[in-house]
Amino acid sequence: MEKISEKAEKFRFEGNLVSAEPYGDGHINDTYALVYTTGDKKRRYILQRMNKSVFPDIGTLMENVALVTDFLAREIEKRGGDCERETLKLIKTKDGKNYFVDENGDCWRAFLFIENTIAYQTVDSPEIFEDTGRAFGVFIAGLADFDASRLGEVIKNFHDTRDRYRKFNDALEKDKANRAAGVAEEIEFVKQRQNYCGLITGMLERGEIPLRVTHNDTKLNNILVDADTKKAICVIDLDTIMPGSLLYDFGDAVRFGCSTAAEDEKDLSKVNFDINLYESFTKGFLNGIGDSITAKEVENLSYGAIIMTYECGMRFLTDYLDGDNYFKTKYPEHNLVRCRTQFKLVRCMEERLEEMNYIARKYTK
Ligand code: ADP
Ligand code: GN1
Ligand code: MG
Repeated sequence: MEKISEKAEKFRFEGNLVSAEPYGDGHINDTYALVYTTGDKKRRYILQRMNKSVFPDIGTLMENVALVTDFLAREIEKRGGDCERETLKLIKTKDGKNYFVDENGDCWRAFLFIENTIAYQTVDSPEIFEDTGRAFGVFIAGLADFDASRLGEVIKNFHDTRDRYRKFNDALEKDKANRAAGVAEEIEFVKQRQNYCGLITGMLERGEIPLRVTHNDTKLNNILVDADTKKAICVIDLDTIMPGSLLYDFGDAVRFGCSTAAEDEKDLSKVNFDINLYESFTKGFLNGIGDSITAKEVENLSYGAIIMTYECGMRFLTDYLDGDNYFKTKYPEHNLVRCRTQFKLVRCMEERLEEMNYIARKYTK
């Protein structure tokens, strides 16, 4: 608390700090919820230490976040919405900067806490998930007018699955943590499906699907749902906003939300792909994105889901082989457990491919 209060002092927060607690379930940044009071008025803020090893260029990242949140706030204002609730609002440092670098070189930033919302860790109801789909669709469609050339590439080749495969192979060859022998089955799983790697990147390169401004990390806990209306109101975690494919955003949301269990469920018999939730999400997403989606993208939505799940499982496996340097882990096998849930989901989706394609067509106007 003492240390956090020192960081908090650097920001334009209103009132007196009464508490600071670790908050949320993100795998990347260290997030704190801070409570401030002025008289009997209470206000909360989010303070985050950004992950420097994941994001080597924090300056570019914060420039992206500031550009996108400003753009979204203007759009929300135009339609008469609430720009302190429907997009993240950065709180500047006392010297007017987007973030603050402390004496250890750690970078801190702050947002208004969006009150009376829920960041779901698993899907609670098909209706809410459908609305989440709509909100992500609206989010991508809304960014169509945003000039992508203004955004820096915060993580190079973030969803280039071919590059992820190269990194996986690298980690396997080095076998730094001496773990490869214990995961032969998972390694085989990745290798057998290498043909997935070039599918989306290939379509982008050949111009068959458009390069868009995408979020790139659309898991359910990166969208806030209003606790009363149960409407998805705000897309958060804008760190990876970059040029990309709509298939990444659709796919990543499905990967996380259509699972019947948590991303780190140890009992694989509980992990299944819920096709009904897939239908709900797809319906909402296609509704939200409207005419912006192309026929080729619709045709490949199911592959977006499979490939993003495959890629994520491969990333967990790579990190496991590498000795757990990237994702936050709570125990030594954590990344392996996560990898296994993803691969189980890939298998389930492969079995339901026809139905997934049918659903995408069904909700296309
Ligand atoms: P990470 O990159 O580590 O996932 P996030 O930016 O997603 O970090 O934040 C982690 C969690 O903190 C989110 O899942 C959400 O629960 C909560 N959170 C983040 N920003 C806000 C906000 N402005 N208001 C309320 N909750 C927030
Ligand atoms: C990370 O930051 P968070 O927890 O929302 C990761 C995503 C992965 C996800 C897996 C910057 O997301 O790419 O899909 O974990 N974010 C980054 O749960 O690597
Ligand atoms: Mg997050």
